[in-house]
Amino acid sequence: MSLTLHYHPLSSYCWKVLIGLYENDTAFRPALLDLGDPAARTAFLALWPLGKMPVLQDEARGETVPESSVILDYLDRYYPGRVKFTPQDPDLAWKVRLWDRVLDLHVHQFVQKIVGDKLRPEGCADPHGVADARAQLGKAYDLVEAQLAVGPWITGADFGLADCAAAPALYYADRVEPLGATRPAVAAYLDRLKARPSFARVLAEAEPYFWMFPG
Ligand SMILES: N[C@@H](CCC(=O)N[C@@H](CS)C(=O)NCC(=O)O)C(=O)O
Repeated sequence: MSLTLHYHPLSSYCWKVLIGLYENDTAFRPALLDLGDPAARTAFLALWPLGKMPVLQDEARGETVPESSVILDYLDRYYPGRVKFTPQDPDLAWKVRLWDRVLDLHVHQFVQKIVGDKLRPEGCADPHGVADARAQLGKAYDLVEAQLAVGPWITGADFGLADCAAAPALYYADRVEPLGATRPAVAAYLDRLKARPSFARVLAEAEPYFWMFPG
């Protein structure tokens, strides 16, 4: 088997890639990473010095690929399947890329801020930063709510890269800053994502680890 994914079952950015792999039944070796283990951390830093997972290793092509969106682009190009993560059509492609960025940078990043704050040492909390993150999340929720007037997926008829980004971002976002009653389209979209077999499988595999989630 050529592909190895370095990941953790609770890691939201790893979910994004797992969803893509499961969508296309792409064969890979899951390499569970415990960054709390000093030896595992040192080995992982040798692979990717920024120390962020997921990282995909492709033995057949001799490549190490970090960054969730780049990994999905790489799979699209070299290990294509029935779901094309970014469409060929240039006008659809830039929209998919835009929504992938919106979900990562304007939802996922603020979730990480809120969760990360709970993990800070005593006396180092950043209430101002967390309040700002919650406000930014509210703006992003409203934007996604408006975008979903098309549906059923974030850029329309086809499931793709931006939906892989949306599933973990909105799942954890809803846990730390509930979507509320004013975003019914986002809530229904999150339900559709949870019902999709690829994401349902990711959630089932994460279940034994949820006790570790601080949110
Ligand atoms: N931009 C990166 C973000 C990856 C990321 O933030 N990964 C988190 C887990 S969800 C991580 O590795 N955290 C470990 C750490 O910061 O020590 C991507 O899209 O892959």
